Amino acid sequence: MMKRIVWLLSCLSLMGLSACEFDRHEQHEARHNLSYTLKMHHIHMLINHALQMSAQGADMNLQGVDHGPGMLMKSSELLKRAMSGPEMASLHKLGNANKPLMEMTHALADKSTLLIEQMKNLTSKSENKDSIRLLNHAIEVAAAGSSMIMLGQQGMAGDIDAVMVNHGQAMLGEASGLLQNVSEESEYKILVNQVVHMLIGIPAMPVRPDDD
Ligand SMILES: [Cu+2]
Repeated sequence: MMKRIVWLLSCLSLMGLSACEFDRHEQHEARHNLSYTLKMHHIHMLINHALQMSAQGADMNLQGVDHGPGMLMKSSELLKRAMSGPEMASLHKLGNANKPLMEMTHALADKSTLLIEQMKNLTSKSENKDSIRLLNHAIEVAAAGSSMIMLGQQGMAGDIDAVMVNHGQAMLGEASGLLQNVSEESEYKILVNQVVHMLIGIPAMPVRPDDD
């Protein structure tokens, strides 16, 4: 305690010169904490993009377009890169492994992986193609909406941020409405439903300077 007071006093005495060490320390702490949620949201945007790519690939598979399998392969790779790269390893090393946002991210990535594996099995001969198309569209809408909300939440663009957040929320509403239009209870629908609901839940944990 005494040490801290002495240090603070010496800090204060230096304040006329430049930024005090204490302030710098606080700023550093804030940056460290901000970077956790910010990095997590950027990882989410990569997952969202992998989902958007995969939904397009799945549709191509249904139409028998040759490009489908390649897109699905690339979405798997992107998902794996986002989740298993050195950036994620370092977030874990810094003690973020058991935080709610981290746990939700891994749950989302696991479900997304299962869904993309199912998408790879789709062909022009698959059953219930109309329902599957609607489900793929729901994934695409939810992923785009979720990314738009997270980008708006970062508060980088003044008054337009609210427009982004509002439109993103409308898209998430649209996606859950689409799910209700699909009556078949397939494994595919269950997975899509789980992924869409996680995408709705994630922006509810916005970037915060004091996240823990
Ligand atoms: Cu992690």
